[in-house]
Amino acid sequence: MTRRTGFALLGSFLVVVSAVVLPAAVMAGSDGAASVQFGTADVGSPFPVGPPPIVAHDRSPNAQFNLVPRTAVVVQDGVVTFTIGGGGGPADKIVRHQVAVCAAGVGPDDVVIPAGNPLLINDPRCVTQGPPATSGSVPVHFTAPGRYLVICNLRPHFVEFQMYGWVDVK
Ligand SMILES: [Cu+2]
Repeated sequence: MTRRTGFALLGSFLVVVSAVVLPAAVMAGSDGAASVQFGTADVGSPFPVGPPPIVAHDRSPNAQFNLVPRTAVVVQDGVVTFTIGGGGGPADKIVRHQVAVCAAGVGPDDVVIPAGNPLLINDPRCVTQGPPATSGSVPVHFTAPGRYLVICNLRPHFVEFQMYGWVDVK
């Protein structure tokens, strides 16, 4: 092998390496943050059920009490921002939600539902992020890789409408 072919080979090697490595680095950067709609108040259309401003919605609760997307992906040390409810008519503004992030390994069937009829679940393994709220942004910092269950801490939303999703931390 001449010195010239050696340089040529080294050059093509570097081109291949940067083509493989650089896009991966760019992708990692773009996954440092993700957004999740926590409760979708705008689905369906409102109709009056009483004197103004009382209105109801014809939507399915299964569509309203939902996380979109159901699974968010971030890199380690990434931040997922959950946006609670927000849109819709006056009736939507009274629906509260509360983000709770469960420890890695806790699945939907593992969440301990308290006996009786309490409003909140409060499983200590699913740590609440701020108080129940009708709107607002809830940023959560994920420091360790894993798959995390994120639930709405309001018992009826989780138990009756499966209001939960996932965060995958790579
Ligand atoms: Cu909820």
